[in-house]
Amino acid sequence: MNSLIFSLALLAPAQPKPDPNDIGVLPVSTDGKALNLDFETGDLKDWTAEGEAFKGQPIKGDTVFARRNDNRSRHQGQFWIGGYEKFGDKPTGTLTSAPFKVTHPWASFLVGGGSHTLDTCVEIVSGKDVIFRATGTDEEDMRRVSVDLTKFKDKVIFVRVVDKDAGGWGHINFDDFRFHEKKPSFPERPKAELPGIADAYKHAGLKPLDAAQAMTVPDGFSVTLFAGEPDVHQPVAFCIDHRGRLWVVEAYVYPRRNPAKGPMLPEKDKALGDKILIFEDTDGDGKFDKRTVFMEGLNLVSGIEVGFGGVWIGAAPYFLFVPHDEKTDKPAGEPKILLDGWGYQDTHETLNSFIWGRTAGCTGATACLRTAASVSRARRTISGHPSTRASGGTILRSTSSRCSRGARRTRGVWTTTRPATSSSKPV
Ligand SMILES: [Ca+2]
Ligand SMILES: [Ca+2]
Ligand SMILES: [Ca+2]
Repeated sequence: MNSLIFSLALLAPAQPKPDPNDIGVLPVSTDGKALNLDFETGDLKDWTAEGEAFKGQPIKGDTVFARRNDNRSRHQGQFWIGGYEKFGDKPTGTLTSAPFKVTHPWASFLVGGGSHTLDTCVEIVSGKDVIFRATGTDEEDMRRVSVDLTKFKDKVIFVRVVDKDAGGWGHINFDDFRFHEKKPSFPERPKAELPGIADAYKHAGLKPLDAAQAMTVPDGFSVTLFAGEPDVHQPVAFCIDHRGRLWVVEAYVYPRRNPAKGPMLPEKDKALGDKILIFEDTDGDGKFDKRTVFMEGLNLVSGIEVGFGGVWIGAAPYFLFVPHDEKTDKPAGEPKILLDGWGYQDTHETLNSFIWGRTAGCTGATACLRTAASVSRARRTISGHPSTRASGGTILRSTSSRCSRGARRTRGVWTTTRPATSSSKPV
């Protein structure tokens, strides 16, 4: 008999490990039945879909890992809402749950996908008010977020999954809304499994002067500190004007473009935007002694060059020109959009590294024109206005080659021809 029990024990399946997501309780409907807020019925029971974004949902299993091995769905149970999995980013719509009463002080749910604050998000709504909102982090991987509902005990709420974005990361992933008696604590979600090893920098954390002294340079060269923190923060691009002054872009918006339309942030947010500063060494000792804020409130600046009466700025989707008042070192007018169409969804490929060339005017490096629509828009601008842009006739040309990751993307070197001027130097 003992040997029989032993054999049965060997045959019994191993107990599955408890799912760290499988905690709390599902909300219940007015007739006391658990609502399908985890999609484990395999359909959209207890949900109302509008638009096209949630057609064919829910998704069964981790289809993310099957198509790209650097992300996972990290869903609960078998089923989840994977906004990209059926029809990609293009469709839009909402998915709204049946209303239910807040029976516990805390809730949590899983969210992933796009990070567009208002356009790819999960909202908890009470009456007409959104009382909580969460987005993804531009990863398919869902993470669990907790929600303090103590103020809403016994109120009726519902969940709304929102997809109003048809562009890059224009989708939202969602699963498993649950209630909890106490503030839930979750094991930290594993990071997306990217290959490679953590960066290690030998001199990380040195103060600016110490960093300069620690640098190794070829014989005959030396390094001195011209400007460093706290006088300059988060520099992303710089150039030197004809007076030897250093123009620096401080990037605060990067890596996600502020959703404000146009090149500038709204007035109330201007202090949060990108800045352009001028550092000047008036006494020639190799260190700056005059710092001027040329302008602030720019949106996602990644490239700068100075000359021909103003400042040439890359701030995807725009290539801008800002006239420069030499007396005040302030803009002499609003930014002019010379070109648009550069993608900003993939912000390590925005327009950058401007330099005045001997024959080709201002040249900039690799930048992605993200969609077919934006490519054609940029090309129309180029061909439609060959010689009437800013500063005495600037011609903008683009040489393109296919991006490796998609036939609809185009990138390459682009140039402006040198504006007509009597001077041979950019001034
Ligand atoms: Ca589920
Ligand atoms: Ca979408
Ligand atoms: Ca000085």
